[in-house]
Amino acid sequence: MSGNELTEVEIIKAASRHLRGSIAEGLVDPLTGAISPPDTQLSKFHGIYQQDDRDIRSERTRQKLEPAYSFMIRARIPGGLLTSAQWLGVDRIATDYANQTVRLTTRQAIQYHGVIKRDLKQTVADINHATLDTIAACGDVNRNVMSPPLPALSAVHRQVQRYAESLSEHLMPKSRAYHEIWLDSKKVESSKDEVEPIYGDTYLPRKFKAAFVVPPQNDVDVYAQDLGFITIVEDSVVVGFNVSVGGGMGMTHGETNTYPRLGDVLGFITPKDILAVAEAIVTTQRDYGDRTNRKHARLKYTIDDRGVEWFRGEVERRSAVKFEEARKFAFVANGDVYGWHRDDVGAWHYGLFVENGRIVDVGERRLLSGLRKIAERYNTEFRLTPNQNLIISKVDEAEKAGIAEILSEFGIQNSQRATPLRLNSMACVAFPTCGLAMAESERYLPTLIDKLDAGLKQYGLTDKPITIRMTGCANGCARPYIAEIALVGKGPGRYKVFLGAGFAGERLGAPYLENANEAEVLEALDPLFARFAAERNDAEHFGDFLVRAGIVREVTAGRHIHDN
Ligand code: SRM
Ligand code: SF4
Repeated sequence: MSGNELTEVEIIKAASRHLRGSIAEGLVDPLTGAISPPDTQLSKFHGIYQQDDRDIRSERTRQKLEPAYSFMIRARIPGGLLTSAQWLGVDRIATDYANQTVRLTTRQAIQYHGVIKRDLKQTVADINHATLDTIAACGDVNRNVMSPPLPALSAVHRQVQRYAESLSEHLMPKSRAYHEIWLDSKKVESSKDEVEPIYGDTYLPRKFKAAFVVPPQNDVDVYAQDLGFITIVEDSVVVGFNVSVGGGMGMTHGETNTYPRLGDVLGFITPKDILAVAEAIVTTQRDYGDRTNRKHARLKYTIDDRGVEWFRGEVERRSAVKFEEARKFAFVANGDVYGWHRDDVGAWHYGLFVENGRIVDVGERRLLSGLRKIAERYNTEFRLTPNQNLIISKVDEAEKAGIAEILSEFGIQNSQRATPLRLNSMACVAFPTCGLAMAESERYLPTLIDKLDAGLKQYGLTDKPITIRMTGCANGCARPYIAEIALVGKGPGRYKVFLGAGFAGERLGAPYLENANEAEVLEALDPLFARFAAERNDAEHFGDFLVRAGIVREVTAGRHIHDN
């Protein structure tokens, strides 16, 4: 499948002196708004992506100008937990340096878009002054660790958040490059003296993602993760975790040896073994992952190529932990919970729907300003969710009315006004910033939902929650392959449609339409909504119905998703 030559990125990493490259020098080169190609690879490990405005790319080329370069910066926020003070920092940076928006991501983090090279170093420094950072938010390392932010925070969720933070810390690169380049820390004498105890000098073959989840909600989409910890609670106590491995969404259109895959459960471990097992999984992937083909380099392919049994054995040997038989649990949904909820210690939490994660002031709906006012006035927490939403958390009884008033004063749409289809929707960023986008996503899904909702209404299905996700290409940043309706961009206005995934993210969807435009999508879904309305069983979900009715086949393994 792959040749023997290392990929270019491997060569860049090896020569980078632990992720330094020539980033510092490139930042002060006034002749271009860009940094060098090798540095664009290395800057990802520092949470920074070079991009250009795709809306004006061809016009710039016509005018013989270099592309309108700017940078996307992604913060690392384990479990998406922010204080009010941190939120104010996040907000100020968006206003000072980025495009006046904060983008909540599908991994409980935030992104800034449109930061120009001249401001890049100061922006990263300011993010750090706001007591956040961007280390390992991207790159071939462990990314932001997810943890369930359920509004009804229980002692269990608080405990799991601490596990997520310690895993994030444990898997952080140890190189001082970030501090030297962005924060003017003293340079280490020689990067040769630096050791990356877990990653080694060339880090991982590819990105790596980990998440904790607390059933019955599968809000983090644990099966889409390279590594998942499924919390097992007995008598209100966390007794341990079922460990799942080898999930991932990315694939390439037309290349059937690439595919989305759901994780396999290796077995059960107790909390004391989290770090040892995680490290063994990471180092196994470090040593056996494919470094000759980046499209075949994720853990999911290492596991499919060598087998789950081999992988479990290798992890047990490296960690000296023996997996017990997996414990029983059940998931019910992979979406978020909206509105006010009270937790076990009496605090209130407001789950706020943020369409496609974009925090911005538009017309009378001034989300950015409203959240700023809440953060200025109240000492609450802001919890980012894995579905691009936000929870205003830890609100006292006495503060609740004041917060509700601000939400109303700033015209912030609440969950009551959005239909269940919209509340269960996600779209990736795509145009104009994403360099890989083939079709619109964030800018288009809201209008498509208007049209689909009209169809659902006709069949009396408006109250039925259905998950729908859109991405601008097959990389799967909004985890589309585990949405009941998925639209995956193929070209301008054209989408590959997948149907029949599980409502709790437990089953992949099957390809249904190859290259459909809007009219074809609406035309194809209409009769399916009609049949769903007429033939569904009580409480049956749309995806389950499509499989039971034989409209799509059940996809039992990612590698079979392209089968006919
Ligand atoms: Fe992603 C690349 C945005 C979550 C799979 N992703 C990108 C880049 C950086 C494009 C690039 O490489 O130039 C996108 C930047 C767009 C922009 O303009 O901001 C991008 N990914 C996002 C975000 C912002 C989507 C969103 O709308 O929220 C998410 C940021 C998460 C975070 O905070 O870390 C995001 N990306 C995901 C997820 C979902 C997840 O992690 O749960 C996936 C699927 C899961 C997985 O990794 O398998 C995902 N992104 C990819 C891939 C395909 C990886 C693969 O194995 O094939 C790429 C392309 C690549 O790595 O080559 C990619
Ligand atoms: Fe970009 Fe594709 Fe990810 Fe969407 S799915 S953000 S288009 S890489």
